[in-house]
Amino acid sequence: MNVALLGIPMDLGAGRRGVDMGPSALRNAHLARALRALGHTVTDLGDVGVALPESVDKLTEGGLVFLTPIQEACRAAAERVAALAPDVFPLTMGGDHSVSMGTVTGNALRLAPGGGRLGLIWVDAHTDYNTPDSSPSGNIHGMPVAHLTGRGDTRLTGLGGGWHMRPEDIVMIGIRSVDTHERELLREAGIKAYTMKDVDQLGITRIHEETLERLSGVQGLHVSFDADALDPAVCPGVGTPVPGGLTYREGHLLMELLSESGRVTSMDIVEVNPILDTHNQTAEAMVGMAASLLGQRIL
Ligand code: NNH
Ligand code: MN
Ligand code: MN
Ligand code: MN
Repeated sequence: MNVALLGIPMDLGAGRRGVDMGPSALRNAHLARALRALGHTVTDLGDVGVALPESVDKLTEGGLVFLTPIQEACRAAAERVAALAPDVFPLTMGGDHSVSMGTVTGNALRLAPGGGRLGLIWVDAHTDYNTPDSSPSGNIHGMPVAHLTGRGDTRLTGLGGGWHMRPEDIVMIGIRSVDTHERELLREAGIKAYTMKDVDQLGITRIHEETLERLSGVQGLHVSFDADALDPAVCPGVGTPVPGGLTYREGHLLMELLSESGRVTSMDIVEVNPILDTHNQTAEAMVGMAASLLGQRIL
């Protein structure tokens, strides 16, 4: 496969600094080499330009922290991804999770003019379904899924022209932290979310089967993998660690099964924060996840 790496070194959507160094940490953990070893052709497209927080004068607009520079970076990411050939597998590297508003939009636009029917597997401790009104923090990395479905500030819901995600084409896995009002919004929207309780009770195999069954009608499938979905013992280098996450094997098993399905067409790795990490352990773990999704097998 032709894999294109694209970094979006942005920490403007998170409550703390450091995830802007995520793409460097992943490159340092030999992401390209790991994928080439699997037989893929890997092209590193470099990074999308992102404004420095120190050079932005208007910090908060309508309750949204760093709205303008985040909108600009997401638009640039969407354009870069949308321009890639249909047979290329974009592996986009955050950055905080707000980058996915751009990458998911770009991947939908790649499917059809005006945006096709993309399925979204959101692997995360959090549901990221806050709107500007429901958000307790104003941090946009807690809001990307809501905006992708067309809820929230028009400057972020408009990234794909008129295109939006269908809530029924979204499945979340690894969930264990949801804000009060966010929970109501999520229920209203009818988005399927597998909590850690579901992971414990059903297991990854059953969740994988149900997920692909639910997403059987989509044209492409995007995996958006937030490093905080994995347990903090596996990925300590994240801004908002939550105990009780996916084990190393649960993460790999999910990626291995998705890989075997042959249906995944793009991936994000987000929220890797080298400042909070030990010896780049989090980036190394996420390189492992990408390798499993892209065909690495034990035997
Ligand atoms: N739910 C919180 C918020 O909206 C935290 C979100 N943090 C994340 N999401 N890391 O994945 O501010
Ligand atoms: Mn997230
Ligand atoms: Mn998260
Ligand atoms: Mn478990």
